[in-house]
Amino acid sequence: MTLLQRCEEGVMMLTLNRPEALNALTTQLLLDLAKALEEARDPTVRTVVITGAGRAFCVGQDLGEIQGKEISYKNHLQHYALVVERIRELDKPVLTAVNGVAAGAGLSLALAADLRLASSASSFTTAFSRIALVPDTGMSYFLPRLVGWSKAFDLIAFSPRLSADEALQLGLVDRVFAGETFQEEVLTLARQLAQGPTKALGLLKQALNKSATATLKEMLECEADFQEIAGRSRDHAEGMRAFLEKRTPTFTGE
Ligand code: LHQ
Repeated sequence: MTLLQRCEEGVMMLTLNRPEALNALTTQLLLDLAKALEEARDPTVRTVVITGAGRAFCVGQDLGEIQGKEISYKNHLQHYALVVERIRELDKPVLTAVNGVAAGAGLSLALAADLRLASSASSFTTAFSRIALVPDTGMSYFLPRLVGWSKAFDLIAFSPRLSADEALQLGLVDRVFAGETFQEEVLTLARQLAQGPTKALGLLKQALNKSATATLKEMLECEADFQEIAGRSRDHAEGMRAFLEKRTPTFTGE
C-alpha cells in the first residue's frame, strides 16, 4: 500500500508509504492520495494530516518511474494538479507534518497545505533547477506568496537545502517541534483543529483561497457572505453561549 490511511477522533492521517524510496511519488501514490482526499470530504473527518513514513517526508516525483520513458510531463502533471486542487478545495484544515526531507513536488505538496508543521529532523529543497526543470505542483504559486518574490527565485534557482529552523525563519513552515515529540505535537494540534468550528474554518480557507486573486472590495463582500453563513451555524450559537457562560465551547462542526 503506497498510502496508509486512518481516521480517529475526526483526524484523517494520511501517510505516504514508500519509505524505501523516501516516499517518492509514483502515479499509484498520487492516485491513492487524490482518492483519500476525496474521501476526506466525509463530515466525520474534520482535519487531515499528510505525513511520510520513515526518514523522509517526500522527495517529489520518483525519477526512476519516468526515466527513459516517452511520457508527456504535461499530462503526467495532471495527477499532481488533482491532489493540489483537492487539498485547496477541501473545506476543512489540511496540515502537512514534514517529518524529514521534502524536495521537488514533495515540497510543493507541503506548500499547498493550510499549515506546515516541521520536525527538527526535516529539511527542504526545491530541487527542480538541479535537474533543469521548472517548479511545478503549485510551487510557483505558493512559494512567492509565503516567502516573497525574490526569495522564491533564490530558493528555486540555487536550490539550497534548508534546515527546519531556516525554513521557519523564512516562513516556509509554521512550527518546528523536536524530532522525539513531533508526532505527539502534530496530533495535539490536529485534534485541536478537529474539535474546532469546522464550518467556520472551511469558510476561512475559502476566503484565503479567494484573497490570492481578489480585490479588497471583493473580499469585503466575500467576508460578509461567509459571516452570514457562519453566523447561522450551530457552532456560532454554542460559541456565543459558552462565552457568556464563561466555559469552553463544544463545537460539533455544524
Ligand atoms: C530518489 C529520489 C527521487 C528517485 C532520492 N526519485 N529516487 C513531476 C512529473 C514530471 C516531471 C518532473 O517533475 C515532477 C515533479 C518533481 O518532483 S521533479 C523533482 C524530483 N525530485 C528531485 O529531484 C529530488 C532528488 N533527490 C535529492 O535531491 C536528494 O535525494 C534529497 C535532497 C531529496 C535527499 O538527499 P539525501 O538525504 O542525501 O539522500 P540521497 O540523495 O542519498 O537519496 C537516498 C536515495 O533515494 C538515493 O538512492 P540510493 O539507491 O543511492 O540509496 C537516491 O537516488 C534516492 N532518491 N530522491 N526523487
